[in-house]
Order: sequence, then C-alpha cells, then structure tokens
Amino acid sequence: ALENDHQRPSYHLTPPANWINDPNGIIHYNGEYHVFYQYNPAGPFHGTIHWGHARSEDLCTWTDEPVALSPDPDGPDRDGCWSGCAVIDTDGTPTIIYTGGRGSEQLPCLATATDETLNSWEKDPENPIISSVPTEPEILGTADWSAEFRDHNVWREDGWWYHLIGAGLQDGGGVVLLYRGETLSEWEYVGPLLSGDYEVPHTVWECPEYLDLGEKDLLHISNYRDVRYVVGEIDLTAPAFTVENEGLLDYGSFYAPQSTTTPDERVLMWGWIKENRPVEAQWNAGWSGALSIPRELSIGSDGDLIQRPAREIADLREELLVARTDTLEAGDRQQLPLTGNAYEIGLTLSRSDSESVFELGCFESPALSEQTRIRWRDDDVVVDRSNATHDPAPETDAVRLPVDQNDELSLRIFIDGSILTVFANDRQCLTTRVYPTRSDADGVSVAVREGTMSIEASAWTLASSYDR
Ligand code: DQQ
Repeated sequence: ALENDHQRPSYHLTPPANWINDPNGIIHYNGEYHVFYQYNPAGPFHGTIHWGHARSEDLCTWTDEPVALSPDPDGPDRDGCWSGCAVIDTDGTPTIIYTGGRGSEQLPCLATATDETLNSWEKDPENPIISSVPTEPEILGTADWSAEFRDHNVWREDGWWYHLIGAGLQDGGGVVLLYRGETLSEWEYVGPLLSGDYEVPHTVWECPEYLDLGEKDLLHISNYRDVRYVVGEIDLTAPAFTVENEGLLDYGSFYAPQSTTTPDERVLMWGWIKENRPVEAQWNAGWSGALSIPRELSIGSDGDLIQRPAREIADLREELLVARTDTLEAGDRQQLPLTGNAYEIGLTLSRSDSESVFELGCFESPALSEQTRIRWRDDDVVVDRSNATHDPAPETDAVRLPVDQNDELSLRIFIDGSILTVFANDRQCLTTRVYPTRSDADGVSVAVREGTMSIEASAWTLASSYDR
C-alpha cells in the first residue's frame, strides 16, 4: 500500500495516488499558496491529463484538494488539460490559461475561478482563445500534432498582459513565442523571443517561463532533456532576449518547473521530479512522480543565478541529530546517527588539497549491500548509484554535478523516500532517484578517501507535509 512504501516521499508534494507531472498555475491567493499540477487520476501513467490541486499556508503542510480542471468531452481540451499558469485579472478574478489538447490540436484555453477556494473553474465558451499558430517562424508539425505549440506563462507589465508559449521549429530547434493583449482573452502575436537547441533532435521548447529577478531577467525552457536557463535582459518590443549567462537549473531529474512570487517578493520555483524506474514498477507502486521542494531564485553579485532551498523548508525540521566538526584522514569513516528516510544534511567541507576525496554514504543497509555514495572529487560532485539497489530495474548510472573549483564546498542534501537533492554552494542543483529495496537501507556516513578534510555537519529529520 502507498502508506507502507518506504520509497514514497513524505515532504515533497505528491498527489494522493497515481500520476503527477508538471507543476501548473502556482499562485498565492487569499493568504494561501495553491499549486496545481498535471495529474492523471486513472493511474500512474501519463494518460488523459487533468489539473490536480493542493494548497498550503506555510509551504510545509499541504492539503489535497479536488481536481480543478478536467477535460470536457465536447470541448477543445477533450484529450487533456495540459500545462499553463494562473494570474489574477485586473478585476481580481483568478484566471488560468492552459493548453487544451483535441485530436491533433494544441491550443490555449482560459478558465476563471468561481469561488475563493480555487476549487471551481468556469471555462471560457470562446475557447480556444488563440485559434491558430503563427506562420513566421514555421512551427513544427509531426505525425501526431499539426503544430507543437503549448504551455503558457502570462504576466502584466506597463498596462499590457504578456504571454509566452513554447513551440518547436519546423527547421529544427525550439522557440519561445511572445504575445501581448489588453485582456486575457485577446492576444496579438509579437514574435519569437528566443530560439535554440538546434542540435537536440525534434526538440520542442516546453514550459517557457520568464522571471523578473530584479537586476536581471531570467528565462527558462524545458527541451525534452534538460531545463536550460538564460540570464540577461528581455526586450518585449523587438522582441529579444540578450543572454549574459546560461546554464542548467538542475543536472538530474527535474523538469518543466514553474514559479511564483511570495508576498515578500521572493521567487520560488517547483519542478517535476520524474521516476528513474520502468513503467511497470510505477504501476506496481501505484504512484509516479513528485514535485521538488520549492527553491528560491535570485541573482548573485557575479550576475549569475543563485538557487537555494526556500527558507520555509527549515520549518519542517523536527530534531537536530547531528552538529559536529571533525577532521578526517584518508581511510576514516564515521557513521552519523541518522535513520529514517526523510531528512536534511548540511555539510561544509574544506579540503587539504585538490587531491582530497570526500564521500557521504546514504541509503546504506546495515551490511552496506545497498548504498549510495555522494562523492566530491576535483570540481565534481558525483552521485554513485551503482550499488543503490538490489532491484535490477531502476536506472543506476552515476549522475554528475559540476561545482566551482575551490577547496571549500557547501552542500545541502535533502533525502525523502526515493528522492535525493543536492544544492551545492547555493548555486548548482542535482535531483536524482534512488530505490533501495530494503527499508533498513537508511544509514548515513561520512568518509575521506584521499587527503584530509575538515567536515562540519548538521542534520535534521524532516516532518511529513501530509496528514493523509
Ligand atoms: N507536459 C505537458 C505539456 C508540457 C509537457 C503535458 C512537459 O503541456 O509541454 O502533460 O512535461
């Protein structure tokens, strides 16, 4: 059963059961955060997609709400209510703009809230609100789709609504298309804002999002493989995006993220954490996917992106189990007094020289037949999953997070069921999946393999977000 599944996360956002993919329509309204998500109530697979819904006052405790949007058998969303966003209209009405799937068509649809709980939505009888795709540039069509044209990000600026839609290019590569409107239901096409990834075959730039991070603008897209971001300056008239810095939001299993601004003006982002195990294992588990913990995004003094766990996540801390500083030599290994599979570890590492090698062991069974090793060597943090599980089905290849070349490294590591997320130096992130078969594979250790390392460690158990 879902309750006794030690691989199932407890403080990450998940539906009560079945399938989740992209976060959608994240909004703070009436004193509460609402997170909607791509949801298939029929099973743990990507089928006919609805919008699931959860709400929270504090980002720590979540309440499941009824499905918010369902495909209408006679509507332009009859084959799926795909990704989109939520904004508050100028008259105060919460409004969703999402992609409706019908046959070979993907077109934008609008729905407005009919109650304050955001549980009931009324679809616009005029849907779809944009009825055809632009002719310039030529949008990719495939055997299944007349045009790969979807996912919506809307914001208000200088008396206009602006609207980004992701698409593929017929000649290769992905593109972000910019629209603007005086209202949320009438849009004029401005032009392509940014395109690229010509080397990623058949890519579509999905789930584009623009974020105003104060000194700089950020745009990110999901290209079927990674979530790429660019930092620089947006020009809504040209339209154009001048790129000053670029990179990946995560080096592992993190996709189609979406953000919101808190009442105190911080930008928080959630992404979809996919499974790294076969469909059959997802069926047997009865659930698939989770959302990441929220990350706070900002711009550092060097003009590049800072990513750190939202500070609210510290309120999940239950018990401080580790608080120590040690200097370990090559060959030393220390067990940390941590058990269970929902905790956070903070590490500040300082190495004697660049040859030193550090390892954090986690998901360790008593005899170490199952174990996952997070290794810092040179300018890499590698999650070695080669002995992570006795189960032959999940992916067990190593995943690599490049970090700044430095003799100091700060790590914040979050473990929850089968989810492992590493934040390095408040910048680079890696989310990955580990599926130990043993419920006692919950040991944690620190070890030094080469050289000498000073290790400052702290660790807390984290509370569950749900009362299910
Ligand atoms: N998944 C959605 C799309 C989006 C893709 C459909 C990204 O709207 O493009 O569930 O995961």
